[in-house]
Amino acid sequence: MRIGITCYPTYGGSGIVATELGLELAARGHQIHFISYANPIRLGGGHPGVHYHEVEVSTYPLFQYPPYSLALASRMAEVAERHELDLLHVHYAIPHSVSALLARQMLAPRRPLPFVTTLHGTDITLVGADPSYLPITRFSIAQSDGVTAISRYLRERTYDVFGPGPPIEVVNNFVNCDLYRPAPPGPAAGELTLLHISNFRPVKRVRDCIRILATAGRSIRARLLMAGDGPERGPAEQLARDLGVDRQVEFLGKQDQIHKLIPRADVLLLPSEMEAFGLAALEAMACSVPPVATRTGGIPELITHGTDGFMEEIGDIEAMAGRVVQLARDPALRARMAAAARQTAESRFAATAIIPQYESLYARVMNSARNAGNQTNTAGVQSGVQSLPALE
Ligand code: GMT
Repeated sequence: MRIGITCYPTYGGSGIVATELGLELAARGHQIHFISYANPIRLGGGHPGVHYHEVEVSTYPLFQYPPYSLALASRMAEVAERHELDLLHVHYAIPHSVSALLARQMLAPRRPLPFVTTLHGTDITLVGADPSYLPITRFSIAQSDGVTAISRYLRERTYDVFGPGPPIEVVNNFVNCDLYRPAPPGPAAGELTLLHISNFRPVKRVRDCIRILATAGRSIRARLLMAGDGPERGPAEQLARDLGVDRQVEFLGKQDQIHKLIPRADVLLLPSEMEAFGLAALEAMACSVPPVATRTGGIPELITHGTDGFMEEIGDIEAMAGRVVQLARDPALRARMAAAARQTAESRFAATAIIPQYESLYARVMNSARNAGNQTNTAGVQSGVQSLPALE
């Protein structure tokens, strides 16, 4: 298949999922065309079957807000026509599904260009529920030829926020278990290494990681690696100084070789206010690094409390620090949990199991679009949409 993928390229889990999906699909023989304003951060170069088309947004004095969504729609239509794309797959509803809808309209009735929208979390729970975006988000989701959500939780939230709508398939986040692997066994370290990975937005409760370290640090020797960057980094650095643990915390900034970093840790901290799924926890579990997370959103669909990780209530620092101490003091428990975490990643969320779910959806969406096109042609019905002249 020839598939156009659009995502936020530089920031957040949805872009990571979209990028890894594109790479996995290309490895399975599909032609993948990323259409975005920047090269996706984990893409790298030199992957056969992977192409990148930059969206350029011109600015004019008249434009207080340069219209990225329109530039994206134009580029989608152009790339789809030139490279004969079978469909578009957009990640994060706003504004990508609106642009895809426009691109589909622009090419109709000359060629079908169905699109699939994948909902990732804040596009529904925060942005989509904002009154200024809600109507258009609901409309573009309803107009999608296929809709997926990354957890059952997010599917239900979408219906709560937008009311009854199109069927939403749950296709979970996935991990490449060949790339994300446990570290080879080494000598036991004298301290526990905690790791946090995020985009440091308020929803991640990054400062809770510092508090967990400070609390656990009263009972055990521990250090904390903080990977990523965003608005909460400065306040977290300040808190580490205020609590006197700044020498035990290392702020690493944005990391693009996260699969090499994770196996250096013993425990992943994910104290988020909300996670539609919790990709960072899954990546850690694939590396046999058990997560200590909050019981929120889709996380209970990933972690089995006490078996392959721990979940505590949002903001319960004592409880999360307690779990860290428990893991530090009980190496046998840690080893059991590490093995169970890897087992969960391999058996339920491996890319090899999840990617075919997307392929199957693509095939169904393409068939429906083709059949709808044939019926329209047979009936001689003319679309009211004015299509573009074909590109040379
Ligand atoms: O919160 C982030 O890390 C960014 C956000 C995004 O949309 O880019 O991530 C969401 O999508 C990830 C991949 O599907 C999920 O694993 C995260 O749980 C989800 N984040 C939230 O719901 C807060």
